[in-house]
Amino acid sequence: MNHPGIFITLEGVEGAGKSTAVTGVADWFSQRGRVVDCSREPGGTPVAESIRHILLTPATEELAESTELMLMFAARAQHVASRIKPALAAGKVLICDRFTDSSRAYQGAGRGMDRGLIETLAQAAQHGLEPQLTVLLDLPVEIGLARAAARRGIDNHDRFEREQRDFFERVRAEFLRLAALNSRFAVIDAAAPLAEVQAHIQAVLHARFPFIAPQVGVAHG
Ligand code: T5A
Repeated sequence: MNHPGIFITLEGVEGAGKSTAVTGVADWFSQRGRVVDCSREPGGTPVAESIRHILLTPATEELAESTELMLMFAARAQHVASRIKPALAAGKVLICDRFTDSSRAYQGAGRGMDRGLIETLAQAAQHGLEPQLTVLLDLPVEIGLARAAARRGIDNHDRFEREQRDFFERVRAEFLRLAALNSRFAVIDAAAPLAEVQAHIQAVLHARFPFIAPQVGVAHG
């Protein structure tokens, strides 16, 4: 899909630092005069946020794995159509906390769902739209889960955070497998101190978008 915008996604296990990193990526582009739109998945539009609530809230009725998968892609189809594509068509930088690689990792590797089905649903939701850059924040699962627990409180787990450690090990391994196969990925050591992680991400942005120069008179990091 041709568009004048820039589409960047951030991926990783829970607590990898994606939400924190989104802000740094947004600042880098804003300081270079680009209009930035930050979003997240599942979610990003009113309908998709309603679906997010169903997906993340532990409820009395257990979600079937196929329901979970199709709800992820229903939310994504809405997000792509009503927010991501219009932003990219307007030349904005769309930065998304998680996208289809999370479905490949969580539903594909974590739940063991059919990879072919996931790619078929991706085609239906995205119509060929792919991120230009995917920043994979990689770190040992136990560090990520500890960070997420410290931030939210140990008894306040969403539906995914209730999974066992081996589920997240499969998720992490799948992200790394996808990154090894696809040059749109940049893998960052997210166990490093925050300042190092941010410096590494900025170096990736400089390398991938050398044509985007800082604006004269605008402070930049
Ligand atoms: N999901 C999602 C699927 O199963 N399939 C899909 O297709 C999609 C799109 C989303 C859930 O849905 C699943 C995956 C998820 O389980 P969510 O609430 O959005 O749920 O969960 P996460 O994306 O995992 O969000 P988290 O908040 O848990 O993790 P983040 O955003 O990676 O981490 P962040 O930035 O909030 O940082 C966590 C804490 O660590 C600190 C931060 O200050 C914060 O306190 N921190 C650091 N500390 C030390 N050193 C660093 N380098 C640090 N970086 C951050």
